[in-house]
Amino acid sequence: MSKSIHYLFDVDGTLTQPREKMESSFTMSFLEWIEGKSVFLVSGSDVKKIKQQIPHSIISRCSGISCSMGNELWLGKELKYKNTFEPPKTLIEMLSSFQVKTKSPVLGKAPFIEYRTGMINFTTIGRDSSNEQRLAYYNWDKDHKERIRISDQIEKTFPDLEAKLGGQISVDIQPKGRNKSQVSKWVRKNLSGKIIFFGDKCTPEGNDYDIYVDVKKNGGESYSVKSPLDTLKLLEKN
Ligand code: M1P
Repeated sequence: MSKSIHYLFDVDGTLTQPREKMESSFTMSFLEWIEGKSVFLVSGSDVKKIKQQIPHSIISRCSGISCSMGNELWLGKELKYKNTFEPPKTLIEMLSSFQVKTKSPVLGKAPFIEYRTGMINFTTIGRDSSNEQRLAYYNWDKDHKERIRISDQIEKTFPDLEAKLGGQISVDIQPKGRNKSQVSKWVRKNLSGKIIFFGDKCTPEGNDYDIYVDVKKNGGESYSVKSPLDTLKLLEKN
């Protein structure tokens, strides 16, 4: 039993492919590994999406589930905290203008803004985009850096907000500091032991960056992974 280690995992890109269900071979290996361990899921998405992607057999073995960029934390059926965020009208107007002006070669379907606990998620191509459209946008954005430009402009115009690249198509927007590092801070404050974090968006513009840094700075270990397979390989050593 290694209860004094708390393992914190991002979901999309770390335990599953973006927005996909956890693969069955991954589920089997993870179920074996998780036995007797303290595990927290820390996603940018909402609870509904986490439950679509992660099998109940794993969710029921987790010590905690956090969604919406650390703005909601559940320990089993107990809600530990939940933040609120009222986005300024001028921010919504700015996002609408980004959407209208996008040069993206693909366009899915609205909504373009998803209102979540304590944050909003924005995409110029629409949350209702197919996997093909998501991938096409992701590859286009790698070259054209639309999301980085959008994030920079949001942070410049609204110094109290932070905007971080979500998965493949979106930007997560929340009050400064209200990011995934809320979860590592909560675990450190409320549970004793070491923290180990795994995420795939750990560079400064990514939405795992703050938790990655917070864990490392405070005596824990952080791992930047490239895929769920990469995560599994690391777990074999942990
Ligand atoms: O969990 C990672 C991200 O997954 C989605 O990102 P995208 O739609 O861009 O692939 C979003 O739910 C995002 O909020 C989340 O951070």
